[in-house]
Amino acid sequence: MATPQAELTHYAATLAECPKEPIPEVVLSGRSNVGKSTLVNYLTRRKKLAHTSKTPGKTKVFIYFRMDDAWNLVDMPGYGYAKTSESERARWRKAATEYFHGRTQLAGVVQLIDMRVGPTSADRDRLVELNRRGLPLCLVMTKADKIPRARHESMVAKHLANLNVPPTTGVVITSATAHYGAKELWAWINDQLASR
Ligand SMILES: Nc1nc2c(ncn2[C@@H]2O[C@H](COP(=O)(O)OP(=O)(O)O)[C@@H](O)[C@H]2O)c(=O)[nH]1
Ligand SMILES: [Mg+2]
Repeated sequence: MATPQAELTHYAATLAECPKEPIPEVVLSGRSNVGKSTLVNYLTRRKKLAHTSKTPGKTKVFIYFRMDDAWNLVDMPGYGYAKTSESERARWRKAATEYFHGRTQLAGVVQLIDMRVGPTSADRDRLVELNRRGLPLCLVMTKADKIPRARHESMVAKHLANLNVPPTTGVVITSATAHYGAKELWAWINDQLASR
């Protein structure tokens, strides 16, 4: 499958600011620093399309990337950054809830989990939110290059055993630095877009 043409088109702080066009979108959800922006660049084979950072807590808006002029890939604000104030946290939690419940364009959610760290309590809260609406879900285990290959399978099984997700949930292991997982994730994304 060819890599889609990608273009950054829109920033939105709230659901009301999200683009109005009725085309499907797939969102990347996960805590700050888990690797969302890096995944956008890896998936699109572009080095600097999404701004990546060693300093967590930077992305404070929904960032829209138009793919092949047909659908949107959305980089969502990260959560779980320790230095964020409680009021700021509450504001972002509300924006996320509104988005997940109100965004009719949403065709699927890619939930990133740092493979070394495993699911955090903030990840669990996010998954509860997602399951409530019953959105198609794919778990992506990021930074897999930091774990020896021989341990991947058992580690993912351990993470999954600790999570309450529907049996239909997709699971993909990725490394943006060692370049694997994109093909499998594209397959999942394309399935969601095709079944709209
Ligand atoms: N080793 C390794 N590092 C990664 C990978 N993906 C992201 N990172 C690093 O993790 C940090 C945070 O990535 P970023 O994409 O900005 O995270 P975001 O806050 O979720 O958007 C950066 O230093 C990235 O280089 C990966 O697959 N492997
Ligand atoms: Mg980011």
